[in-house]
Amino acid sequence: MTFWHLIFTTFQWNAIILMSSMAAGSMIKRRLSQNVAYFEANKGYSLQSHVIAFHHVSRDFDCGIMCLQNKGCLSYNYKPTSDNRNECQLNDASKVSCPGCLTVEPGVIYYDVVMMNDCTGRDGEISDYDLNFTNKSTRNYVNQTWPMKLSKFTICFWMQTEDTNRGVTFSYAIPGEHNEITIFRTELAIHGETRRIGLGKYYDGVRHHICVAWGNENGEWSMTVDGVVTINGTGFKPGYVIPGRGYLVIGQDQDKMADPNSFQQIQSFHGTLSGLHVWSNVLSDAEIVRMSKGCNMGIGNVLMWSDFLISRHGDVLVKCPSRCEI
Ligand SMILES: [Ca+2]
Repeated sequence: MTFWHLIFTTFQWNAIILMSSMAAGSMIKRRLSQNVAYFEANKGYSLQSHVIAFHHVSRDFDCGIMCLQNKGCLSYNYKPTSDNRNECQLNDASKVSCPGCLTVEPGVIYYDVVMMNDCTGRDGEISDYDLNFTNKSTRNYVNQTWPMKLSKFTICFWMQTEDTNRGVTFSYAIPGEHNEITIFRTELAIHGETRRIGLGKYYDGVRHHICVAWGNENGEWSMTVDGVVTINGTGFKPGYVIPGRGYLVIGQDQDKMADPNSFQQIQSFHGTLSGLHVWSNVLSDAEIVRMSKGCNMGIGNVLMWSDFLISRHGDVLVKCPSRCEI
């Protein structure tokens, strides 16, 4: 249902626009300042019976600004017209406060307003949030492009799930190998080769800090849960280099690169993820312990958690601030 989003500050009316194209999975990312609002588009819908103001605007973004300037506005309906006097209806309700008011209306875009002020993390980015994968469905995932090739990596994230099935958290695919890096419930895969990690033990409804690390010098690898190394070894793809031109999916297992039709429901992740970062080196045990004992700590140099806000699909909900309670 979500097609694209706008994010901008409420102090500076100059827009900082983040756009996400479902087709391309591309993103323009800018640093954001405080007082951030986030508008999420629901194409082909409008909210009925709660209009408090009506304007003509030249673009949907102006309608968003009208909404922010109107104290009672919680959402808006935007209807493009051919004469550039596009219709902007401000609502004093939202699909959350009035779920029954959301109605299918072709040609109209309903925008939900989400204030993101609670979401700013220690890194100054919008990173203090959880992603809730609300049900077990192949529709729910987050994608991101992978910026660089790697001879080492560390991937860390917080996970809370009671999924009794094979929910997959992390799936990085490249042309010709869909298990380039996959964190399965039972195994870690690197370029199609696997090692047993037994992550399923931690699908126990409790929030856990998970890190997997690998380096190609001796093929050394490890998994650390809540700051304790639970399994490690060597000889895992020594000498191998992970290419950087692939496609990352969070919350599903890719059986074909960048193809949502290749997702299997039994492998869709149901639960909460947050603080996912990727580094291009093997972090020290001390650093991993430190991250496992704090909230919103550590910033990946390959990918950081704020990178995952925008390109959400299906019913993946943003909850701010993160429920980290350490
Ligand atoms: Ca699969």
